[in-house]
Amino acid sequence: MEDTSEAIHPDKAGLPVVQETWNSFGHMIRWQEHNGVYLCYGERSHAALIFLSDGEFRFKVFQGEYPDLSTTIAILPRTETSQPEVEENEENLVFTTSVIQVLLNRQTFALTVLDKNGQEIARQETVSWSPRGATNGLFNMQEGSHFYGLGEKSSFLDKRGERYTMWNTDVYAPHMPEIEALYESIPLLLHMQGETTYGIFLDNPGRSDFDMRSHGVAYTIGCSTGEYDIYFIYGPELKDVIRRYTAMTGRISLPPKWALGYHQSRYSYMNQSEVMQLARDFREKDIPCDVIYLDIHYMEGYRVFTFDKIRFPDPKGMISELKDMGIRIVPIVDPGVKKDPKYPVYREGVQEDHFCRYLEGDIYFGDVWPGTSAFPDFTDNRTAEWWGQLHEYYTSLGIEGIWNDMNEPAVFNTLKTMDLDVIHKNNGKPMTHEELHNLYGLLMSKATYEGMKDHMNGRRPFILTRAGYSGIQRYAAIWTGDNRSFWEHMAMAIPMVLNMGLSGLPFAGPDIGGFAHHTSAQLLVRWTQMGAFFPYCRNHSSLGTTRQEPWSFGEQIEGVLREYIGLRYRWLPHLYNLFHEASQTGMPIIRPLILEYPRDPQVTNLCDQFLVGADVLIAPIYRPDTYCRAVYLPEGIWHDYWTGERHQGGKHILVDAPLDVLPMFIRASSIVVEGSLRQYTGDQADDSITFHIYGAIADDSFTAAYSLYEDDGETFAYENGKHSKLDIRVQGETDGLRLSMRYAHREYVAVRDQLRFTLRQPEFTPSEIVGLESITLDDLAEGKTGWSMDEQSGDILIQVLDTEQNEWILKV
Ligand code: MIG
Repeated sequence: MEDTSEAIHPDKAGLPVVQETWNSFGHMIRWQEHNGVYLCYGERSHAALIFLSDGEFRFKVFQGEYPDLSTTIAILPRTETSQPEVEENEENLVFTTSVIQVLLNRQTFALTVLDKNGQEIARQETVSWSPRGATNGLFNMQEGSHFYGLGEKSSFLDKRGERYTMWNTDVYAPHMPEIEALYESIPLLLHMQGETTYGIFLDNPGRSDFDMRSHGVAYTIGCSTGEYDIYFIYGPELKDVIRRYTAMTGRISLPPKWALGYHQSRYSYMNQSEVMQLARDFREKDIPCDVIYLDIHYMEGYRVFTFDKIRFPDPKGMISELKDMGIRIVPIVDPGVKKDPKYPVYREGVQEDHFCRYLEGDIYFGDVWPGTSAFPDFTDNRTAEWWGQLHEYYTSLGIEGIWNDMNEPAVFNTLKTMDLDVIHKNNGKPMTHEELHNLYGLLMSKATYEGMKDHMNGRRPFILTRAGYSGIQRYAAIWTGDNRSFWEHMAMAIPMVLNMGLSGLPFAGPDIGGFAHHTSAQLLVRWTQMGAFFPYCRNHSSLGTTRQEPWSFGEQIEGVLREYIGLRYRWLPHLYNLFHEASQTGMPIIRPLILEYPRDPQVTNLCDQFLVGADVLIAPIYRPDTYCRAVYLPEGIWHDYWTGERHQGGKHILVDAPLDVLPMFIRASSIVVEGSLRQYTGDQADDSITFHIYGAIADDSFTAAYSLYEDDGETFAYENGKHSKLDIRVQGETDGLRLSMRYAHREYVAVRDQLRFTLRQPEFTPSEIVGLESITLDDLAEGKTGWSMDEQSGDILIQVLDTEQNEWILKV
């Protein structure tokens, strides 16, 4: 071969050793305020500060005269900003709000945040950038720093000593402690030190890094491309940060109740008769179930928006027959559209310019299930709208939920995703895929949610997604992708889903039983027990693995699984209440203990047990042949859910857990609600409800309260006031207890005549209840109003009419 000039390619010279210098602002030359934006000009670059509220501000690095202040879709539009007081002294520019003070150093641009007492809460020492476009912020941390958040990440709860990358990635079977990037990217870091917590949200959908490992007394937040655009979010408590962050990026919209039921999936249920048989099996075996998933084999050659005519000859008939049985179908929809000129979706996509292209105009093609495929450019509203409307195909068949997979987007190549230099239209502001990668999944699920909603006559759609970015919680639930049937992966699902909850993603869960590899009877039992209390509850498994439907391991195992899936259904009113709370305040549904007990040093990294809401503690078994475990009970008194036994908290106890027992504890002075057992959420239209009141004592110090939220569970009518709020209050008195109920709002009227209360193991026995007759347990069971004592359990059972408002006095 003849040599060309390539033989003397410049890169062959051996790279000269040139130290790459990172730049920073230099000193502040001047500053000015412009419409509530503080523009601080440095020698080499500038910073813009905007106070969104008294406890939140945005800090953005910019060049030129004025910054581009647009944000990604993660940030909800706001009408109000807050105006701090500003003064200038020798050293600093000082911004003061009612809760924080922010000092921007005029020599170095170092940024210090103080609380009202002048105590330093956060410090961004420097921001620097490389000539190649990466930017890095360096922040102080302390001996006692703990880190949470960061969305869907492996390893333990506390992220101190870890390093993570935000780059939505489909790695097969990736749930390993050292993996740095998973399917979702939530660039929100929560930093707790002593009694203060703050959050930093980096609004950059390209690749970013959070390093709490490599810098000793500092941690860094950096991005490889795009802008360094951070939001400082003050607490002081972890809960305050979550509330503020979710006010900024949005909260879940209430899912349909059926989405909270038990879901069954498999890669794949292959045809119509298999699906129908599966549904009949659930009903015949009395195992509750609301949803069956159709994985990629339902399609014709993996073409989205089609059903294979041979495998599924009558999807509409099948779906309506299933609906009569109380089961919904959720089909998978991937973003890749098969390159096939005879396929209308592809044809239309090309003709109407909906697919991602290179700058030069060629469509980007990647290999996924259907073979060569094109990818819709969801960054263009016009395309998102098109994609959304295509879902009429599904809604017209009676489908109300969609499962988005492969939306990182995953592509079968070495990069594992789309070429980085593909251009996204981005509504007239074109950017490369490299810069926008992490938005792809969010924008797909948003388009899907909106399109489905348009065609569902006021009913709530359910979307499940694998990939996402901050804000995804507004549109979809998240499952954690391809875990394996390993005990370790079950254990890891706890901190993973807990941190997702702290990061604004309350509606999440793993594949119960494990996706890849082969499950076992014990693993399936233990995982289902735990999964019964996870916000998202789906059993899913891969091609060629051991079957893991609930009856796969014989009758004894089936019996335990039936009981725990049933338990989830009895707990649905409580779970639904927590979903409602999440939609209002952003609080997670399952919580690490640190969220409720932030001053307890035992719980900073505790993640083999968790809370459901604030008052229910679950301590799953996550090892084989283990029938006993240590459980940490935080301060207070806790009741064993099964036996009622009281335990003093603030210490560890040893708990027996034979295979049919999930250790559960309820905090004294709390109330949990239970509904009736049912085979699916819409079963028997019976909203009967029992309030279980724990640890009542006849003393002024005792109070317990519960606000029960209810609505039709299916439509958006609640947005127009069609819901109800029932307040229950229990107040101890020296000679008894006062129990009251009152509807604070009642535009939705639940289907029931009575309310039931149980005083679980009260510390006293009432001699009478003023206004209520003492009757027998049999009478109670027949629905008569009155009260009775269950001698066996020591519980007091009360049954009353479900009226607007009432009050009863229990006398010692
Ligand atoms: O890896 O659609 O995570 O839940 O069953 C193959 C087939 C692509 C990955 C998903 C998994 C799903 C599977 N998909």
